[in-house]
Amino acid sequence: MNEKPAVDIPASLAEALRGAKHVAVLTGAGVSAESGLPTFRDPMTGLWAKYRPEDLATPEAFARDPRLVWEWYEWRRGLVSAARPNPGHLALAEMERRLPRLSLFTQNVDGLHQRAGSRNVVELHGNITRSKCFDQEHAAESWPETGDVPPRCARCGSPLRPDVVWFGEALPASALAAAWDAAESCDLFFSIGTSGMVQPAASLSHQAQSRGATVAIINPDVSNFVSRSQILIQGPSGRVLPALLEKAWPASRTTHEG
Ligand code: BJW
Repeated sequence: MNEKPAVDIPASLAEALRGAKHVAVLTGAGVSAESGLPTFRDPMTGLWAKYRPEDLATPEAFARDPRLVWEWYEWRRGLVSAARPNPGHLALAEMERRLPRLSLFTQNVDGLHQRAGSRNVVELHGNITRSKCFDQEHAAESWPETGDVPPRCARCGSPLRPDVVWFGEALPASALAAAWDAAESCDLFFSIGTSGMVQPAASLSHQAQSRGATVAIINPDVSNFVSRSQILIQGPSGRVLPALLEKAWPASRTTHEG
C-alpha cells in the first residue's frame, strides 16, 4: 500500500539524453532535500520560512552581528557533515560517466555532488565547509584558538566567514563564465531542484533555451514553470533521476543485476 507511483519519463527525453554531445545541469537545494538538508523557499520546511535572509545571508548582516551569522552556519555545517548523497546525486554521477560531456553547475554549498562521485562540478554559490576572512578574503583552513566567535584570520585578524555567496555579492567569475558557456553550447540542459528565483543562476536555463537546447525541469512542484518548450518532470529528483538513467540506458539494469 505504501508503494510509490512510477515516475513517468518521456521516451523523447531519454533519447535526447542518450544522444547528447554536451549536457549541462543546474542543481539547487531540492536535490539535497532527500539527504535531509532543508531547502530555502519550500513554504513549511525551507530555511527562509524560519529565518530572514537579510539577517543571515548578506554582508551587511555579518557586519552587524558576525556571531549570529557564524553560529547559524556552524549549525548548517553540522547538518551537511551528517548528510549523505542520495540516489539523485548518485544518478548524476553515473550520467557523467556515461556521457561524452556533462557539466554540473550547482547552487548548493554542501559538496554532496562531489561526495557522490561527480567530478566536473562547478560551485556557483561557494562551499559551506570552507572559510575566508571578511576583509581580505584570505582562505582560512585553520585559525588560532582564541575563543573569538567568529574566529579571526591568522594573517590579518579580520573575522572569518563562510566561503559562500551572499545576496548582493558577485558569483565567482570563472564559475559563472563556465556556466554561461555551457548554457550556450549544450544540446540538453537540466534544471533540477531549484525554484529559479535567484539570479544570475536562474537565467541559465533561458539562455540554453534561446540557443536551441532542449530544457528539462525536474521538480516536485512544477507550477512555477510554464513554458511549453520545456519538458517538465514532476517528482523528487531522488526518484526521477534514477528512473531517467534506467530509461536512457536500460542495459545498465541488466548489467547490475547480471
Ligand atoms: C525538490 C525536492 C526534491 C523540493 N527533488 N526538487 C531583483 C530582481 C532580480 C534580481 C535581484 C533583485 N534584487 C536582488 C537581485 C539579485 C539577487 C537575487 O537574485 N535576488 C532574488 C531573490 C530577487 N542575487 C544576488 O544577489 C546574487 N548576486 C548578484 O546578483 O551579484 C551581482 C553583483 C555583480 C557584481 C558585483 C556585486 C554584485 C547572489 C545570490 C546568492 C544567493 N545565495 C544563497 C545563499 C548561499 C549561502 C547559503 O547556503 O547560505 O544561495 S540564497 C539561496 O538561494 C542559496 C541558493 O543557492 C539559492 C537558490 O535557491 P534554490 O537552490 O533554488 O532553493 P529553493 O529553496 O529556492 O528551491 C528549492 C526547489 O527544490 C523548489 O522549487 C522545490 O519545489 C524543489 N524541491 N524538494 C527536487 N526532493
